[in-house]
Order: sequence, then C-alpha cells, then structure tokens
Amino acid sequence: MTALLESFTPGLPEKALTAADAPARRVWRHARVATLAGASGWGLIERGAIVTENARIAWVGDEADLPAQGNAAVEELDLDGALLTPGLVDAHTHLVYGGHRAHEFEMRLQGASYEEIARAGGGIRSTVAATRAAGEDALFASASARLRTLREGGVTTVEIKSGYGLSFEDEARCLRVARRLGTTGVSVRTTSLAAHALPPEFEGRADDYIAAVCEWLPRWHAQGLVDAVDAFCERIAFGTAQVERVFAVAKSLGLPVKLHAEQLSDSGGTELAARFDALSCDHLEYLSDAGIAAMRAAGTVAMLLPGAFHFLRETKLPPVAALREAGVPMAVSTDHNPGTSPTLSLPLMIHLACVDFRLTPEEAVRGATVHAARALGLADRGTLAAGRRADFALWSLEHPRELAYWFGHPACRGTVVGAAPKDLAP
Ligand code: DI6
Ligand code: FE
Repeated sequence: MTALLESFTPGLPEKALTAADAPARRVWRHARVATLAGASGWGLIERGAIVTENARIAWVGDEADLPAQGNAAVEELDLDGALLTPGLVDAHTHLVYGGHRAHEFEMRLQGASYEEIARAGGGIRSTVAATRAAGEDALFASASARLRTLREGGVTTVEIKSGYGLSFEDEARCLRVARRLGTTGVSVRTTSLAAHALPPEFEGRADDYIAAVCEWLPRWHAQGLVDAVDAFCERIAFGTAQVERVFAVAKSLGLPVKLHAEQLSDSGGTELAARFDALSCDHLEYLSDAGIAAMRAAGTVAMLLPGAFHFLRETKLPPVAALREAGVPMAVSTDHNPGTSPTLSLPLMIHLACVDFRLTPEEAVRGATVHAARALGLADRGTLAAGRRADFALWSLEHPRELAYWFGHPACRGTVVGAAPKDLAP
C-alpha cells in the first residue's frame, strides 16, 4: 500500500497520475470522511474508505465494509487518518485581470466610498486598463498563481468570470486564459461578465454597449469560451432593462444566467434573474422579501460573498434568516477580485460566513461544496457518493466544523481531482 501523504510533497510540480501510469481502480483507505451526502448533517464516517473507478467514486463507506476488490488491478492509498471532504467549489471569482487596486483600498480607508471611486473613473475601469495592457501569457501567469493558492485551500472546482476586458477581443482573451487554467489541476467553469461596467469608449452610450455585448456573446459562445452569462445589475453599472437584453441572448444560446444583484442597493435584479431561471443571484445584501420569494420559486441559489462584505466595510447584512426560512439554498464563495474581495482563501470565507452572516458551520461548508456546485449547475460534485466525481480535499483536522473555526491559516493537505492527487502534503 502506498503511504500517499508521504509520496506527494508541496512545492513539487504536479504529480497528477495519468490514466497511463495508474490503475483505473483505487482504494483510498484510512480517512475520516465527511460525505455531506444527506439533506442535512455532515455524513461523517470515522474510519472511512472510498473506491474510485477512473475519475468517479464507485463506493464510499466504513472501511470495515469495504467490498472485495476481486482480481482487478487496484492501487491502495493510505490517507493517514486525514479528514476527507468533497473538494471545495468556488463558484464566483474574477480571477483573470491585470494589476491590483491597493491604492484605492487606502483611499477607502481614508473615507472615500467604493461608488465614489468608481464614479471618478477608478474602480473596475482602472483594472480594465491594466487588463487590456497585459498579454495573454502574463494574464495566465498571474491568474494561475492565484488559482494555485485557491487550490491549496481545498478548491477543486472554480468559476472564473471575464469582465475586465470589455471589448470583443479583450474579453475573449480573458476567457481563453480561464479555459487554459482548466488544464492546471482544477476544474474550471467560465462565465461571460461583459456587462460588468461601461468601457470608456462607450461613455454615455450604455445601450450601445449592451447592443455590442449582445452581438459578441454568440461569437464567444461559438468559440467554446462561455459556460454561463452574468451581469452587474446596479445603479453604478447596468439597469434591469439592459440586463434583460443580455439574458435574452444567453437564453437563445441555451446558456444559463446568474446575476450580481442587490449588492449596493435594491435594484430588482433578483426578480429579473429569477424570471430567467438564474442559477444564482450573488451578493444580496439589499435583497427584498419579493426577491427571496422569486428566488425560491425559481430554485435559484443565494450566493453569499462575505469577502466583499468585509472588504467594503458593508454594514447591511444579507437576509440570511429569511433565506433559510424560505428554504433558498445558500452558497459561499470568495468573489476574488482586485476591487472588493482580494482574498484567495475559501476556508476563510466559510469562517466569515459564520461570524458575520450567522451561518452555522455546516451551512457554510455545504455552501462551499453542495450548494456552490448547484450554483454552477453541476450535479456531479459537491458531495461524496457513488457516481460523483472523485474530487476531494484532505485536511489536518478532526472534524469538519473546524473548517469554520480556524481562520487565516490553511489546514489543507492537498486535493484530489478526478481521482488524481494534487500536491498532497504530509
Ligand atoms: N461586484 C463586485 O464585488 C465586483 N464586481 C461586481 O460586480 C467588484 C469588481 C471590482 O471592483 O473590480
Ligand atoms: Fe463578483
């Protein structure tokens, strides 16, 4: 039996075992497994084991009940008592961009508001300028370093939005970079967020910009660059009528939609998104009761982003108790971006979701696994059960509630994506 946690050390290049050098079937023994497979509870198996066939889970249960493996070539891996959870899913990031905005952070600490900085031409627009100036390889290099940090925090699936190019070619470049990031050991879903802000060349012509986005979307889609469509519905960005035009094109292409909604004000975006059966509505600090009812009826996930709440020193809380009461599933993600949430730790967001938003540890961990997967429309991950993808995170923890308890230092020992180990550390 291979002592897995000794055979993969951090800092080495990827040691992903490929189909060519590994048997199709693996038995992962000696782990404390939190499956999250039921409707509630951790699904904890104290002395657990998992059998994988190629990239999927074939069996999960108590090691004492492990089915006989017959004569098939099987690789046995000893997980040394680590806690094993579903790989974390970061379902809302803006990972591809040039530069950073530390100077605006200082301005805000001096009292300037996010909206004031945006209206004065800073904010998203300053990142657009830096992104346009960066070549594809430079964007890939900076984003892949960030992605590696996310992965070191247990992330095995990440959604990556465009939205800092804001022209046909600049958005396409960012989406190509996002696709390429999917070859580095994390599953990637791409989202077009061309309707993020008005680029300077369209100043005063927001409707013309939206018309351009509606023309560009089918072309990005034809290039295989887009899995979903997002927009920023806000008084400093686009109104519901403009977002509706973009969503209509998404629908005609068969692409699911999601929306940055009610982050700085109640703009009614949630109701619009629900009419388009949105996968998720994101942020939601200013969400109304009508918005909650619309999400509930549409089965839309409430995507909570405590990093942006913290970084903007927001005081208005998203209506978590009402969402819980309505049975709207709540997801938790990083919203990694240079303007409002420059964090690369999803476990830290789990902690903040508990302390600031009052989620229970179990809700927050489900929010970063099961419900985040649902927010991406992915039914094949987020829990550990037969038939699901073999995407795991391994932790030096005794109980999954500790994912919410410790904060600011990673306990992740490595990840497994599609049954292939990634940098597992002793
Ligand atoms: N809401 C956000 O929090 C980010 N985008 C958005 O629509 C912020 C993006 C930025 O400031 O660069
Ligand atoms: Fe965002």
